[in-house]
Amino acid sequence: MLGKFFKKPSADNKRVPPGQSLTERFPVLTYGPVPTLRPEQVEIRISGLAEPRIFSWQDLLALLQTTHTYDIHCVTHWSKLDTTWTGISIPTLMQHLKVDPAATAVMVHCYGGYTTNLLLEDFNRDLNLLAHTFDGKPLEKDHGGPLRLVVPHLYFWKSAKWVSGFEFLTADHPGFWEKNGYHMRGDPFKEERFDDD
Ligand SMILES: Nc1nc2c(c(=O)[nH]1)N[C@H]1C(S)=C(S)[C@@H](COP(=O)(O)O)O[C@H]1N2
Ligand SMILES: [Mo]
Repeated sequence: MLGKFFKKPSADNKRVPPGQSLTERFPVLTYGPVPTLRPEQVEIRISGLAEPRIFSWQDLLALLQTTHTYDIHCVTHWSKLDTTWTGISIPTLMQHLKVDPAATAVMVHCYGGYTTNLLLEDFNRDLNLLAHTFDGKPLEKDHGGPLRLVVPHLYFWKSAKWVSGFEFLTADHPGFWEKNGYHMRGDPFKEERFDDD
């Protein structure tokens, strides 16, 4: 894994979780098909324990837009520092939803069929973005463009690309990788990589 593109962090770098190496590149990790979507085709569908609703691309751009710079950590052992994303923060989106108080978890759905699960408290965080812009430029298709989720405090498989909807649930159910052995939560600082960790 370590080579020209990966650097071992210095031991005192508290920003880098255990078992991770730094990369300045931006690797692409996709399982399955890469959907091709024009921005105007993107809809975000709210389902489950919430008032059903569909946000169009225009609806989303009309909401408050937020930019954050932070680090991302992939379970395949790479981390990338200071990535800059712009989009709609999840708490901003939540202000426009009527979610049943019985909801405790969210299933994230994507164009192409990928899913991933989050506890509501991990979903509704200030730093989480529904992002359309990376480093000031429209998000590339391979990285989830036109629209992806970014959840920086958990391993990057939770940051679903080509998001199509959020389903609110009474209990946490495994998404795609979680059914295939990945940890239900995936905190990189606790090295929650796999189910038996
Ligand atoms: N829809 C979808 N989202 C996805 C994936 C995927 O296969 N499909 N892969 C996940 C994984 S395992 C990682 S590490 C990151 C990779 O994002 P990147 O390709 O922009 O680096 O996207 C996550 N989101
Ligand atoms: Mo990943």
